[in-house]
Amino acid sequence: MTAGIDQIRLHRVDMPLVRPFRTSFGTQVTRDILLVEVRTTDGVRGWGECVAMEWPGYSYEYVDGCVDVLTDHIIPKVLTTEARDDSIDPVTIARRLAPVRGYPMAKTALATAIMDAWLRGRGERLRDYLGAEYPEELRERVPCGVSVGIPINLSISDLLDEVAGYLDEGYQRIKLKIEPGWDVEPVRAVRETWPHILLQTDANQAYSRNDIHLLRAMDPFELLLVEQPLPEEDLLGHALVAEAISTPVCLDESITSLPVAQSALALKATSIINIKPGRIGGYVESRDIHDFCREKGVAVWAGGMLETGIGRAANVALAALPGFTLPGDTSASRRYYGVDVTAPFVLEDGHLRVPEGPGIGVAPIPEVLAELTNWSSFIGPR
Ligand code: OSB
Ligand code: MG
Repeated sequence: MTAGIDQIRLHRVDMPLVRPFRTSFGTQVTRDILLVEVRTTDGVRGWGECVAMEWPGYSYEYVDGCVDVLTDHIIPKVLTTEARDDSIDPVTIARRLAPVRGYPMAKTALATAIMDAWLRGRGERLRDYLGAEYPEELRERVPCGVSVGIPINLSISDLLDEVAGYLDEGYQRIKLKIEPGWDVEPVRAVRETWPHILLQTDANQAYSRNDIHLLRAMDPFELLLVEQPLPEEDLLGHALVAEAISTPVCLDESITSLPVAQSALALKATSIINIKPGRIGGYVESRDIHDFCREKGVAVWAGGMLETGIGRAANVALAALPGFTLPGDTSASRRYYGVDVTAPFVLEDGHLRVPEGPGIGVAPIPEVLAELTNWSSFIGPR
């Protein structure tokens, strides 16, 4: 008899960022994070992180909305009498959550917490579960890049200082956030200072089909890719951009499922894919996009959403799969937070190590969690 779900607890934690993170959609100064804790009937705990932001600037999801939809619609799907007697393997849980449309970040947080508990019960690492079809190709360390925000004061010299610091720490790739008015000049400055680094940009949807000349102006800087120049829905527009510029286009926000990834690739709207489980609706679904891309020879890399150690642990496990051939936005804890909720992730020679324990391999440090938590809610059987 497999264990069922006994209790679920939501924890809302306030995490001050080490520096404000400005993108084309706004500035984050602290991260308002929702963690989901699951306890099984055997007393095994699992953890998941909701990557939604405080306001709907990256996508339509936001933390208050996630709390509501989790509490009223998503969590009840796994706490019915029937669900409590059934298996809690990831495929069964995904089937239970499917009737709720949308809200991939809320669903991923719960599904990951349940998957973590289920894997811990089996003594299996998330990395090994996701990569079960190609065990000898899984990695123990993943190469890391860093996402550099737009300086609050729009100072190029501050940008160069920040990039220099990350390169000194060993990051293998630099990603610059761009928007109209903060694009060609900062990219030129970084490229001229470091002619040989791996460099890419991320517009978070800030351009339009009429701005293709602005994007083409960055072609001379030999960028690895430009991430999500146009609005999420505009796959055809991305295909037009991809045709007009020499820098490869990589979609982030647009890629919400495997069928969308397949459509975007078929339309030539993207030639590289940023995989973020919170945006896609889970780690298994993300693995499926990875598998499809790998078979097609399309490079993928692990995106990030300024996660704590909980979300980072799971992202690093995913990034251990062999198709993640480009460095991810999986930076060390200290790039984001003075104090992480888990033992800190530390950069070693430009890599992060995949945690060794079962499940996601990490858990919050109780005293740190207690200190940072500003709200929590308990949801028992219905
Ligand atoms: O578009 O990749 C993005 C952070 C928050 C929301 C969206 C994005 C980002 C990042 C940072 O670029 C990635 C990270 O280091 O976690
Ligand atoms: Mg992005």
